[in-house]
Amino acid sequence: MNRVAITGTGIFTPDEVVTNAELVASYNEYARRQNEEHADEIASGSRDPLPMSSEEFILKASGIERRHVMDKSGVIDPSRMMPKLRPRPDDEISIMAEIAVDAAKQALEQAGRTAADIDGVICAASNHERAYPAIAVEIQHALGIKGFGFDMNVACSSATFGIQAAADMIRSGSARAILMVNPEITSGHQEWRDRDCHFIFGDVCTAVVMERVEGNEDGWEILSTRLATEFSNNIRNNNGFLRRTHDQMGERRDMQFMQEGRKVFRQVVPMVADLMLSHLAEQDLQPSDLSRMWLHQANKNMNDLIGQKVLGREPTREEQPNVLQDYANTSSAGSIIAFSKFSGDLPSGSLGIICSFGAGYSVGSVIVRRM
Ligand code: CO8
Repeated sequence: MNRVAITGTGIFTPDEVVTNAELVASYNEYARRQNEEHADEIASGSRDPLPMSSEEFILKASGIERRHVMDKSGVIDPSRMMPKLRPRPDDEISIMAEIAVDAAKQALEQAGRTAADIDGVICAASNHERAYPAIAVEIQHALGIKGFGFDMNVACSSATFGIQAAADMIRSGSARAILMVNPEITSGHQEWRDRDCHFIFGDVCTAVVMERVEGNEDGWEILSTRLATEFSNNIRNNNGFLRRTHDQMGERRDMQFMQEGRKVFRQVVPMVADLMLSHLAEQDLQPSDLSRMWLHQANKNMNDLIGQKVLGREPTREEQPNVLQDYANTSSAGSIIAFSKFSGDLPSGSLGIICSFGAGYSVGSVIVRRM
C-alpha cells in the first residue's frame, strides 16, 4: 500500500458578509410584513403569526456571529429572502465550478503541484447545481487536468468521505494525486424565511490536494479514515428530479433545508464522540495523543460537548479551533476551513483528527500526522 498525505489546501471565501444584526433585521421585517398581510387569519386563529428572531438567541444557541454569502442583497431583502444569482449560459463556467477552481488553484500552489500532477477530481458537496455533467468534470476541464472526475454528496460529511475515497485510490495505486473540492453555496438551499434555521448557513469553497508520498515531504499524512452512516429524517430536503412527476412544482417548505435541530444535537453528539474514540482506539492512539481536533462547524455548543466527551475535559480554543463565528455552518467545508487555517503552526510529528458530521446521519473521521 502507498502512503498518502494532504499536501495543500485552499479556501474561496465570498466577499459579502451578513452579520447577525443585518440578518435579524431583514427577517423581522419579513415577518412583520407577513403578519400584517395575514392579520385577519391571525386574528381568527386560522394562522399562527410568524415569531421574531433575535441576535442574542442566535449567538447563544449556535456561536455564529456572521456568514459569507454569494449574494447579500437578495438574502437581506425582506421582499425576496434568498440570493439572486445570475443564470449562466451553458458555455460559461458554472458558479460552483468557478469557486472550486479558485480554491483548487490555492491548494495546488500550496502543494507545489500543477494540473499535470493530478489524476482525478472529486467534487464533494451537499448540493450540486445540476444533475449532469458532473461539476467535477467541468472543474477538471477548467483546470486542464487529465484523468477523471466525479461528484459525490454525503451532506455535511462530504469532505471526509471524499478524503477517504481519494486516500483509498492513492493507497491502492489507481491514482497518484487527487484534488477534492467542496463548493458549498448553502444560501441557495437555506430557508431564510424560517426563524428556527435562518441563521445557520454560509457560503464557501474548500479544496484539498492529496498525493502519494514516499519520504518526509511537507504535509499531513493520512494515517487512517473511518466513516459511519445511520438513517435519520431529522435533517432532510425533498427537492429532487421526481418533483414534477408528483405535480408538486409550487412553493413548498420541504424543498429547502429542514431539520429537527434539538434532536440532531442530541443524537449526533454521542455518535460523533463514539466514532472518534473507537477510531483512535483501533489505531492504538489515546485522545491525549492529539494536538488538535478540526471538527465540523455547525454549532459551538455541539463542538464543545464533543470535545469534552473525546478528551474527558474541556478542550482549549487552540486544541479545537472554531471558525463558525465568522463562516456559520458551511456544510462539508467547515472542518476543512478549520484544518486549513489552524494546522500550519504544529510541528512535525503532531497528530490531529478531522471530523465531520451531518445529514444522513453521517460521520467521517480522518487521523492525520504532520510529516
Ligand atoms: N430567535 C429567537 N428565538 C428562537 C429562534 C430565533 N432565531 N429560533 C428558535 N427560537 C426559539 C424556539 O422557538 C424555542 O422557543 P420555545 O422554547 O418557546 O419553544 C427556543 O428558541 C429554543 O429553540 P430550539 O430548541 O430550536 O433551540 P436550540 O437550543 O436547540 O438551538 C439550533 C437551535 C442552533 C438549531 C441547535 O438545535 C443546533 O445547532 N442543532 C444541531 C444542528 C445541526 O448540526 N444540524 C446539522 C445540519 S447541517 C447538515 O447536515 C448539512 C445539510 C445539508 C446542507 C444544507 C445547506 C443549506
